[in-house]
Amino acid sequence: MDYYTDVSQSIASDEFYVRMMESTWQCMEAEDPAAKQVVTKLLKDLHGIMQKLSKGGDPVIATKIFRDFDLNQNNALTIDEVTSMLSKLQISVERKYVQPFFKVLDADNSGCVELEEWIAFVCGAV
Ligand SMILES: [Ca+2]
Repeated sequence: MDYYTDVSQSIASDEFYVRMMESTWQCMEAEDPAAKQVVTKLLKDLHGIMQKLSKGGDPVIATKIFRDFDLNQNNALTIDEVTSMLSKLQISVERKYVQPFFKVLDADNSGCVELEEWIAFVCGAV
């Protein structure tokens, strides 16, 4: 991978995070002041595990992980699939925080985490 490819990828994922964080935090903080902290920790924990599993964010491995958790194979992770992912990874989370966490991953608010959103999360920086 050359230098320019590297830079453009990190810029793209930064923008992705800024965008998805902004859209999520506002409504969440109003409802539950602790939520932002909990969800941030959750994102970091999952990101750390996924970075390890994907050997530092290899998109090929990240895609394989996505397929493993996409139980109904519709190329998107539902909130149920993400919930079962968390429990398989033994990440404990109160049920009420799964929704805001999921919403951060679901950057375009489609109701599912598509492969590109997953790759942006696993291979980007948190
Ligand atoms: Ca989505």
